[in-house]
Amino acid sequence: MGTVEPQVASGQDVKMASSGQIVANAQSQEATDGFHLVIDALKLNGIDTIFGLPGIPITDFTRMAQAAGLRVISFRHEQNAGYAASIAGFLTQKPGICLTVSAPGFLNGLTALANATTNCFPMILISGSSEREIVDLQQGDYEEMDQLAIAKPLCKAAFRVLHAEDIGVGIARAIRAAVSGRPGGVYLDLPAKLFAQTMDAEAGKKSLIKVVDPAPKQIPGADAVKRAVDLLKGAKKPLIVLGKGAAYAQADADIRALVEKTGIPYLPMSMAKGLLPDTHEQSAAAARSYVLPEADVVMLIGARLNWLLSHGKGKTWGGKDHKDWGGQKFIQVDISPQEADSNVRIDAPVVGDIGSCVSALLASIGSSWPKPPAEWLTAIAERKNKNIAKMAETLAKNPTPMNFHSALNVVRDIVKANPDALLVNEGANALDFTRSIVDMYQPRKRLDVGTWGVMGIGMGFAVAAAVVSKQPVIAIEGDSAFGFSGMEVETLCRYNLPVCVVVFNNNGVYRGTDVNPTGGPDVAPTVFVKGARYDKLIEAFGGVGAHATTPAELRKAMEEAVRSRKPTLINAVIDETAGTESGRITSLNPTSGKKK
Ligand code: OXT
Ligand code: ADP
Ligand code: MG
Repeated sequence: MGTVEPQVASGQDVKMASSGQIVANAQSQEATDGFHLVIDALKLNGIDTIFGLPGIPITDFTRMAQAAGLRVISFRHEQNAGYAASIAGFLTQKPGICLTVSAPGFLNGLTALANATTNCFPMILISGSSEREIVDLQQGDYEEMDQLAIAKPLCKAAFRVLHAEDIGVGIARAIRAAVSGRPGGVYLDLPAKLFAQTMDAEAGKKSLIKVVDPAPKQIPGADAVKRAVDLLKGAKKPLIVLGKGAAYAQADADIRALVEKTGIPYLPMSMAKGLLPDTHEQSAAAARSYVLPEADVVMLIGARLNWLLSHGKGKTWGGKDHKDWGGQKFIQVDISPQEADSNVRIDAPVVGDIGSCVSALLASIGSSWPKPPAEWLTAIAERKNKNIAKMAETLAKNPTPMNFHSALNVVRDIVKANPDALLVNEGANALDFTRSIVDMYQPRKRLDVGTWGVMGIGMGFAVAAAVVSKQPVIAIEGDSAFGFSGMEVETLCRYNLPVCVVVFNNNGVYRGTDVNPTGGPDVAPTVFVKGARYDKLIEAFGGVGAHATTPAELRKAMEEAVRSRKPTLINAVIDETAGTESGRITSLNPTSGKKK
């Protein structure tokens, strides 16, 4: 239990010493304060790391947290600290903690909090705030803002603690809200005055809560499981879609058993890659555009029918038009009872935590489940092998200048040789090509832009991935994507993290070839400084910089980075004509309705 020096607790017998100092009498109790109570409450609940950025009113808090044995990872911008916290939450099932100052710091962290909520990552944004009385009367306090009100619509829950004796409850509520049910982001508002409040240390200790069973199991109903299994049994062309909820659930062995015992082909969503090795014979990833419209029964496990799955309808699913249902029956395994029917009818919702649901499904299918019809499996294998062969052909080419494929052929080998490494990935072409070219071999190793397709997660994710896993991290970054969090290379160097950042430098957003149609001096909005040397950036902080214009140079630099575990940034020069607008999601760009 942390205690504080001034021993003037309420109700205590206080007298003036001859020196004029206030002294407590001999039998006075120890006191604690808001700073220490927050730290103690976090520690009591097994939280060992804080990602944040110091300043008024939380500077001393960061010092005291470090002194108390918490790992405090300081960032250069709160958004990156927030992304770090959120992905730490995804990797550990414990809420990742992001700590910020008031108003602007809070707002900087808020994007990451909203992103965590959208992606179902458990995270708590703790922000210091200004004086309530002044904020509420809008009298112009230092960094005045009604943070609680602003955070509320963007997160799963938001709380404010005004009294030291309520800190235990506040932290407990925040933890439960973040990890129970569908995980998400929680905001905890701690006004500056709270930190300095003192109370009796013993009473303070008793006020803290060690949360029991923060993410209780949710067992699916037997009827729901039977309904799902019956539907699956009648399928001629069944398909399993694994989403990042399945990766989060850490039910890896049971998920693999379910897939293998049923023999059903599966499609991993981006962050579910590696849940089973991508080289698994039942993976239908390389036949995506064939299996989605063809399947008759689809079992979604921890995946939503949002835009990434074309809302479960339209041409992707064999529908006649963009809003037409393709005729599939859906089983949806999800912890949220409200998720089913969000886009199309779900014929068999199985509501519960994935661990419990998958084990119930496994028990129900028993040991003599018939494999799906051979025609279905053969048809998928044909498409898949054709696509893989085509890909292999492209990957074997060695064009000058290097393009996404020839560079990613190297990354693919390095990841294969280092399956423990985590892969962080953002960009448009840099994202989409990496997803389909680089196979993953273990669960929760691929971390990317997720549900929002958000740029800027790169360095925050990389820092947290290295801190949490202690494994090497490889970050494949579009040059635009990298720019959103690039200053955190200093953070990589400061903490000496084993992160190898590869910037796919094609001189711009999507491509580097756009021109200003007016012929004026400004370059086109998507174009950057040509031939930029991102590798020089990390050298400024003592990291290793490398410049790679060929696959051989890239391979050498990556191998050395993984071997040495030194923070490294490789500027990989990519053909500026190679990408497409928005990568694989070109069709989402609105086109002008105006006739030319
Ligand atoms: O079946 P078919 O034939 O279709 O083939 C598929 C698979 O079967 C096959 N495949 C394989 N073949 C062979 N072997 C193997 N192993 C294999 N595996 C798969 O490959 C194809 C493709 O497979 P995939 O990818 O699974 O299928 P598909 O159809 O693409 O899947 C659909 C989706 C939607 C699920 C998928 O495309 C997806 O997950 N997409 C995510 C897209 C996304 O989120 N993009 C990021 C956002 S783009 C844009 O918004 C950007 N911005 C704006 C911006 C953002 N985002 N954020 C903020 C805060 N501000 C602004 C910006 C600024 S991107 C961007 C920067 C871009 O510039 P950069 O420099 O960073 O990047 P570069 O583009 O590199 O320059
Ligand atoms: P993807 O983008 O990979 O398709 P989504 O983020 O859309 O994945 O979906 C994840 C789903 O997983 C969410 O609907 C969420 O409610 C669910 N989920 C998250 N954790 C669990 C869990 N432990 N048990 C069951 N469902 C979960
Ligand atoms: Mg680019």
